[in-house]
Amino acid sequence: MGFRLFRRNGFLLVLAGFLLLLLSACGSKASPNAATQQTGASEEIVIKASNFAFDQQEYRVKQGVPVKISFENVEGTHGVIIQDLNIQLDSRNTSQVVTPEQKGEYEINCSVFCGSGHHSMTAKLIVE
Ligand SMILES: [Cu+2]
Repeated sequence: MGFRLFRRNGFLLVLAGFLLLLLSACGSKASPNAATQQTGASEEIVIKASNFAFDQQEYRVKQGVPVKISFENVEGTHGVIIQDLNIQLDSRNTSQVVTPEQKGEYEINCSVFCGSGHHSMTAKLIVE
């Protein structure tokens, strides 16, 4: 019994060590930006949605700087999709950290078909 338990724990320890090695190996290759993403971003923007608009027409973030993008449903049920940056947020998944690498304007759309005003729910994320 005890021996089997030890073997199992020993195996888990080896596995954990291996995973740690793998993680640190990846970490050293990745850019500092990617490392920051794991510990959180210092910048944050909040996108608030109501019927049928986002609270701002434009949200500005900085190129190469990790930013936490948070989403808040103020009224109704909406979501956020920024297709070109692979961002999708809704009331269950309310924030995501990204590091925008390219300057430009990215279209923000509502990801939930929320009613008659759905198609007018657009805004821009400007990376500068
Ligand atoms: Cu909507």
